This record gives sequence, C-alpha cells and structure tokens, in this order.
Amino acid sequence: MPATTAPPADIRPTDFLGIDQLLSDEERDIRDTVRAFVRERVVPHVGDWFEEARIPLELPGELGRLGVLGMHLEGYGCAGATATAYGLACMELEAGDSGVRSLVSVQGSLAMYAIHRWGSEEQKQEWLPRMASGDAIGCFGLTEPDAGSDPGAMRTRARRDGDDWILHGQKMWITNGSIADVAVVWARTDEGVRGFLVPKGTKGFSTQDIHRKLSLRASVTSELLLDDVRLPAGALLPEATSLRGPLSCLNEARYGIVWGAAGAARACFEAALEYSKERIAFGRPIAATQLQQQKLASMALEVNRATLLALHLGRMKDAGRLRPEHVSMGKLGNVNAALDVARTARQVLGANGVTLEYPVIRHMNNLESVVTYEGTADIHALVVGGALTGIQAFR
Ligand code: TGC
Ligand code: FAD
Repeated sequence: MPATTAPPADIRPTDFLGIDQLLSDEERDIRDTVRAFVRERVVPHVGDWFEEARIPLELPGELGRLGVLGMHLEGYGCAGATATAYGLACMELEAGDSGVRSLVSVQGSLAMYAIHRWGSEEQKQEWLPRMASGDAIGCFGLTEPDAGSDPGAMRTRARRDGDDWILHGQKMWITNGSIADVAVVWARTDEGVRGFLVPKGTKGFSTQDIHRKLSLRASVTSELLLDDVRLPAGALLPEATSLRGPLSCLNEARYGIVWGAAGAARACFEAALEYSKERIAFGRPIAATQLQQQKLASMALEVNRATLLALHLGRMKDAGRLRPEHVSMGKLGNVNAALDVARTARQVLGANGVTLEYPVIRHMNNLESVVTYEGTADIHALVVGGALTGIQAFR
C-alpha cells in the first residue's frame, strides 16, 4: 500500500485556495442556506427528475420561499441582494442541477429582469411580486427556429391595430415555456425590436413541449406559437426599443451562468475525488495512482480558477464596473472549464460514470445546453475577440 499523509491542516480539498475567506459572513450565510436547500430538496431526487424528464411544479414556490427568484432585483417583493450573493446562489443551485439554475435564471434574470428594467409601473406591480414568490412563472422568448445566435434575424412580428398589437410568429427552445403564466416575447415592429407580455391563455397563443432532449432534462423546454395574438397597448414593455432590450437581459442571465458552471464543475470534481479514494483497482485506491492524481489536480485547478473568476466578476458587478464583454469572457471560460471537469470526472468514475447513480454524466450532458444557450462559446469568443481587436467578426 502507498504511504499516506494527512492533508495540511489549512488546506481543504473542496476549497483548496480558501476562497471561502474572501466572502462576507452574509454571503456565506446565503450560500449555506441555498446549499442546504439543494442538498435536501434537489440532490436526492434530481436523478429521477432527469430520467423522467420533468421538474416538480412545487419547486418554483419552494424557490420563491427560499428567496432566490429575482433576488438581485430591488423592490416588488424581491430581496435586493448583491450580485455576488445572487451568483453564489446560482453556484449552489447548479451544483444540484443546471435545470434548477435555469429555472431560477429564466425567472429572475430574464423574465423578471425584463419587466423590472423595461416594464411600466403597472406591469411591475402586476407581475413581479407573484414571480418573486414563485406563484407566477415567466419565460423569455427570443430564439426562433431560424434565429438563434443572430436574434436580429427574428421573424416574429408585431403590428399596431388601433390601440392594440397583433403578434404573429414562433419562438423555439424556450425554457419554462409551457409552464409559464407570462411569456416575455420579443418581436420585430416598425419601431424596432419590442418586448410584449403575453399571459398564458391569451387567444392565439399556444405552446408545444420539446421532447427527447438528452440534456437539461429536469427542465421544461417549449416552442411558443403566436397566431395573430391580439394584445392591449399595456402589454408592450414601454422602455425597450431595440435589440438592446433583450440583450441587456442576457447579460444578467449569463452572469449567473458564470457562477452556475463553477458549481456544476465543483459537484463533478467532488464526486470524482470521493470515488477515487474508495475505488480499489490493482489492490490500491485509484486515488493512489499518478494518472488519477493528475486528473484530480487539474480538476481542482479548474474549479478554483472558475470560482475565482466568478467572484471577481461578481465584485466588478457590485462595483458597477462589469461590461458585457467581461461577462462573455466569464461564460466562455467557465462553461468550457466545467465541461472539461465533467468529462474528466466521468472517466475517473469508470463504468459508474455513465449512470444516473452518480451526478457526473447528468452534469456533463446538461453542460452541452449551457455551452449553447445564452450565446454559444463561439459567440462569446467573438464578443471577446471584438473587444480585443476592435473588429466585429460576426458578419
Ligand atoms: P449589435 O448590433 O451588436 O447590437 C444591437 C444593440 O444591442 C446592444 N448590445 C447590447 N446591449 C446590452 N448587452 C449586450 N450584451 C449587448 N450586445 C449588443 C448594442 O449596443 C445595440 O444597441 P442599440 O442601442 O445601438 O440598438 O447586435 P448584433 O445583431 O450584431 O448581435 C450581437 C450578438 C451576436 C453579440 C448578439 O446577437 C448575441 O448575443 N447573440 C447570442 C444570442 C443569445 O445569446 N441568445 C440567448 C437566448 S435566451 C437563452 O438562451 C436562455 S437560456 C435559458 C436558461 O438560462 O436556462
Ligand atoms: P445557431 O445560431 O444556428 O448556431 C449553430 C452553430 O453555428 C453554433 O456552433 C454557433 O456557435 C455557430 N455560429 C453561429 N454564428 C456564427 C458566427 N458568426 N461565427 C462562427 N460560428 C457561428 N432561447 C430563448 O430565447 N429562451 C430560452 O429560454 C432558451 N432556452 C433554451 C434551453 C435549451 C435547453 C437550449 C438548448 C436552448 C435554449 N434557448 C433559449 C436557445 C439558445 O439561446 C440558442 O440555441 C442559442 O442562442 C444558439 O442558437 P441556435 O441553436 O439557433 O444555433
């Protein structure tokens, strides 16, 4: 048997660099509260939800009581927490499952943020308190079958008809679509891209769930069909008048993903570390082999690096210095890192790594959606490349 030594007293394998010490007491409290919720309410069940391709409908209410829905927004029943605290919550939620973090991101950073930032006072009063408590669910319809990375190519159109608007088109890949009480729908108009609030049950508005996903299965993904939907003037988000409206919401959600990806990576690393110490091959724990230690060291490095990057962006956001290009670098770096960690961890688990008995392949598959939605890795590389060179390479 190989010689063993106790780890140095001031090194914790699950927080190698002591990043915990960079958080305030209040931030640690929020993080620990969300972590306890995830351990009790998500981790024991999420393998089944993933297998059954469902998310329990009680969960939004529970997340509302936990205080994480729109937690970084001010007023209207929202907690008004710091960006860093919100990020820590996203990290813990995604350590459970990307689908649960997605539910919270779409609700708080996309649908609620759109109303909070671009809506009228009446719209805020009507929707935000109910959305913060989880009594009403929102979704965010930007992507279309032929307009994903390039939302400016959208075909969904809204035209004025007297005081009303008539909305026609189709949205695709919409998280929470069929369970949403209100859809924030972006459409082309004669006045530029505008946003509309479409309540569930509005005549001409229907949804169709997308099935057979092998990623983000504990999350509802739908198509939204808008067949000459008549909406009153009060459904228009009055303050958003161009693509800047929806893109500003994406900054918020992408910021949460920077943290969330670090959480998914951490969960995979911890599963691999534990497994490697217990699994015996050739008469010794696989953790005693140089090849597995190299994998563990590289995963620990990526998890610590991703967490530090997320925390740095959080501090920048709280100081009002965070630009969309910074968020792009964070999303690009942390999701790619999380994918690397998940794939490495899956190998450490051998055959057990391909089952839902362990969290790793679930995270690995989920991260294929995370690297695609909210701007693909290519798109974020081009945003960073544009900022570095001053040359836009999209077109
Ligand atoms: P471009 O001409 O550059 O800009 C149009 C207007 O938007 C402004 N702008 C931004 N504003 C705020 N934040 C940003 N990140 C912004 N980027 C651009 C820009 O200043 C301009 O404003 P104005 O006032 O002059 O009109 O736009 P473009 O058509 O060239 O596109 C740029 C590009 C490619 C970066 C953008 O289209 C993009 O980000 N594409 C990716 C699309 C995307 O991320 N879709 C996500 C859909 S939602 C989703 O995936 C939810 S996943 C659910 C979950 O989290 O679970
Ligand atoms: P495309 O844009 O067709 O891209 C295909 C490939 O081409 C990608 O690899 C891309 O990087 C590459 N590419 C595109 N343009 C360029 C370029 N200029 N240079 C180099 N390469 C390029 N959308 C919403 O609006 N709301 C939601 O709630 C939502 N939830 C989602 C949930 C899930 C599970 C998934 C998978 C997607 C969701 N989306 C949602 C959609 C998501 O935002 C889009 O899938 C994403 O923006 C990419 O668009 P696309 O799939 O059409 O890919």
